[in-house]
Amino acid sequence: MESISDDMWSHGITDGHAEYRISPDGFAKLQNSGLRFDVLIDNIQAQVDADNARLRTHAFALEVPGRPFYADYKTQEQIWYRLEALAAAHPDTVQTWTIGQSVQGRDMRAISISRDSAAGSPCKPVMFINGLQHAREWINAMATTYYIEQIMTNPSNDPRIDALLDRMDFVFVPISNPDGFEYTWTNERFWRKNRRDNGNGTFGVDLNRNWDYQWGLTLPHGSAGNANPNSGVYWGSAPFSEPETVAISNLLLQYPNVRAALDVHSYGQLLLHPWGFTPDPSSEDGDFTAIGEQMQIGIKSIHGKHYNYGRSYTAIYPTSGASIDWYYAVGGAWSFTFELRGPSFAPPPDQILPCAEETFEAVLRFAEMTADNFRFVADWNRDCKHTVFDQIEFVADYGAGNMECDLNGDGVLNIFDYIVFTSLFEERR
Ligand code: 0X9
Ligand code: ZN
Repeated sequence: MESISDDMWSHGITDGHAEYRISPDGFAKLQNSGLRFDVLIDNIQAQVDADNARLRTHAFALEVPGRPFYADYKTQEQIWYRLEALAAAHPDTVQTWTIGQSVQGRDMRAISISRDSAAGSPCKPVMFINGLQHAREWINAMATTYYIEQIMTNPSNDPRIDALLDRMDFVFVPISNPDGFEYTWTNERFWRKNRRDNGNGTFGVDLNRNWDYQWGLTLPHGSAGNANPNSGVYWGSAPFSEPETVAISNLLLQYPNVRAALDVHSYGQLLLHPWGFTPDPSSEDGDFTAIGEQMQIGIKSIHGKHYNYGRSYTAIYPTSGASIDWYYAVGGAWSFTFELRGPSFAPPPDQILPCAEETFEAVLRFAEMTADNFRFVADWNRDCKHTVFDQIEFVADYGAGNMECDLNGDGVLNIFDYIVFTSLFEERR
C-alpha cells in the first residue's frame, strides 16, 4: 500500500484497516494489487470543487457584510484583515508584528495579548499557540482565530477570561505555513508541507518534522518522518532548515516564561502530549494526564463530542522532530497537539464554529491549569527567573520588615512566612 500512496488519512492501521487518499493512477494499481479495499469517498475532488465554487463567490471580499466570519473557510488575507481590525480596536493589550519570512518570502505574523496588570507579575507565564503548520488543515486556522478573538474581546464577559488575563499572556502564530496555505487555495487542496524547492523536482518540507529536537530519527511508522524529499513527511535537509520553524522557535526563545504551548492540527479528535519520539513517559506525564482529562471533560460539556487524550507516540503515532517535543524539551513549556474535528481534511463548514467553541473550552482549561502551576510568587526580584537572588532579596525584605513578605497573610512576619517562601521557591512557583 505504501508504494501506491504515501498519504494515509487514518492515523494508523487498526485491525488491519487503514484509510488512504489515492490518485486515479493509484486506484488502478490498487485494483491490480490483490489488496482488499472499500471506497469511502469516491471522488474527493468533487467535494473540493464544490467548496471552491462556493468560496469563490466571496473570494476577494475581505469582509462579507451579513455573513458571519465562522460560517465558512477564509483565506489568509481575510483572516489577517479580521485580526488586524480587532487588534486595532484593542491597542492597549494587543500587538501584531512580523517574525520572519517564509521560504517564498511571505511575512510570518504573530499576535500577542498581554494585559499590563497590577494583579499580575511582570513576567506572567505565557501561553503560545501555533495555528497552521500543515497547509491543508484549514479548520485549524479558523479555530485559532476564534481563540484569539475570544481572549481579546471576551464577547460574553466571561469572568474566567478576565481572571486569566491578569495571570497570563498569550502569543499566537495563527498561520505558520503561509506558502503552503496559499498553495492549498490556488493549486492543491490537500497539500501538507511548506513550499521549499527541494531541487530535485520535489517540493516541500513537513514543518512538523523539522524541529531541532530528536530530529531525523527513523521510527516505526509511515508517518513518523523521513529523508525522502518527495514524502509528505519529509523532515528537511537539517534540523531547522526551514525559515518558518526558525522564525517560530526564535519567537518562543524571546519569552523566558512560555509555560504552555499548543499546536493546532486536524483531524482525529485527539489531545496529544509529549513525547512523540519515544513511547516512554515524560517526567511530567501525570500533569499531562490531569490536563488531558480536564480538557476532555470540558470539550464534552460544550457539544457532547468525545476527544481522546494521551502520549503522542502511542495515541497517534511516533514522530521525530515534531514541534511539541521541542516546546517541552527546549522551550520548557507544557505542550499539547490538538487534532480537531474531521471528517477528512475538509470538514463541512458548519463544523467550524462548534469545533472552535468546544476546543476553546480546552484551551481555557489548559491555560488555567498552567497559570495555577506557574505563579511566579517566588520570583521575588521580578526578573522572571528563579535564582538564588530571589532568596537573597526575600531575606533582605523580610529582615527589613517589609509586609509584602507576609505570605501566609496572618498580619505578622515570622518564620512561617519564610517557610511558605521556601516551599514556593522549591516548587518553582
Ligand atoms: O503528523 C503530524 O504532524 C500530526 N498529525 S496530522 O494529521 N495533523 O499531520 C500529529 C503530530 C503528533 N506528534 C507530536 N505532536 N509529537
Ligand atoms: Zn497537522
